[in-house]
Amino acid sequence: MTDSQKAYEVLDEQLAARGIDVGAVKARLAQQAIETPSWGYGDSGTRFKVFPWRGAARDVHEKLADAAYVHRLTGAAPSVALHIPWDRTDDWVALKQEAESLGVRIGAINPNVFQDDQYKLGSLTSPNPAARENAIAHMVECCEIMRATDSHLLSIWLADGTNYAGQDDLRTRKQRLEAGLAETYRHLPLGGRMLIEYKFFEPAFYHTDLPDWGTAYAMALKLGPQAEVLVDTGHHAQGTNIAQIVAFLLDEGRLGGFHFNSRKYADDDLIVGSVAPFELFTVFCELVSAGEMADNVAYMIDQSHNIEAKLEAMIQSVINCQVAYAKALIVDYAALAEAQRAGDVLGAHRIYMEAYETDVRPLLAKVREEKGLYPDPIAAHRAGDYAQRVAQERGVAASSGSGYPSA
Ligand code: RM4
Ligand code: MN
Ligand code: MN
Repeated sequence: MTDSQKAYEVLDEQLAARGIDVGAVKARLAQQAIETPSWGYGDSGTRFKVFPWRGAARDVHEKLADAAYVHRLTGAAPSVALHIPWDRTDDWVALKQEAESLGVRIGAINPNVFQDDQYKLGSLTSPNPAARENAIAHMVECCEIMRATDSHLLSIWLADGTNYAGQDDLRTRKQRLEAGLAETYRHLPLGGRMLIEYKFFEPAFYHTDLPDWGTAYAMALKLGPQAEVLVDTGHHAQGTNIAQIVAFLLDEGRLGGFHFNSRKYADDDLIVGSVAPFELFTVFCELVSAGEMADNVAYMIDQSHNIEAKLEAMIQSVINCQVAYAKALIVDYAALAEAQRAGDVLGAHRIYMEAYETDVRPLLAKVREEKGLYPDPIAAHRAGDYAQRVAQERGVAASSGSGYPSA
């Protein structure tokens, strides 16, 4: 028996003794799916410097190949989000087939209305009617791409906002936002969902038109049942309780999905769970305890690497989502409810902590082995030659296909 197998035997016994149905937990872990972002495979960085990574994907085809590789190693990343126009191609049906032939599928379509000169003062909320019209036209184009690629998600993030008090009228901008989203909503494919992402600042520094979950939620309510809120874990003010936001939106049936990443200060786009793993655990606890209410939530990573090697950073993020989910699955929710009813403050908290402090790595290794995967995807990646191969084939991209500014 290997050390990992021995550790699993011990853990299996401990969990069973706690009354956890280990077979059911393993079945749920085996089903977990996290979408990776195409833009996480190309060069990206900060506004100060983009350090090119040898082997970074240069176009959408290489991004799909990398995403498929991450899925082969983790068994948990079956779809790829696209960013338009970064990933634009002239044959969407062919791209969909290409993804499928690689073993992945196209996930959320992300319109990009923040990199064109015309959007200097905003997109859907711009004071310039032509910019607003073009932004809507781009959203409609993205709905067409959804149809062609069989994607069910239109994932909208706007950079709209102002830098100075008085720069534009806040109420008028709110009305333009509503009108632009409503026009877009009308073009969603049948069964398609609009995910509305919020972020409290950056690139705008005085006000942002979609600053928080409440604004996104209010918009979703006005638009209709196909509109939901997307929570990007990096988009909150310091100290915000993200688990509470998740609980509220789940209970109202308006949690559309996540963009997972980590941040220490602002929107840092670091490896998921690297800064605040306990927060990530509390988010997954809300999802697990909500049961069927969380069935349609879309799990996506939104990461932009600066100094770390891209492929292993993405693999690590998928693993960290698995760890958080595994820990949330082994919370004794029946005992928790009992402690909560009894008003046992510390007792209830300790039930959470018992799960959080459990080392679930042997459990995940077992689940992977049962799926025919390597027990440790990072070790497998480092032992394999994929990174070396793409480094040789692709070299250092002169100008990256990521679309990232200055990359
Ligand atoms: C934004 C936001 C969006 C992402 C862009 C690249 O900060 O998180 O989801 O598409 O960055
Ligand atoms: Mn995001
Ligand atoms: Mn972001």
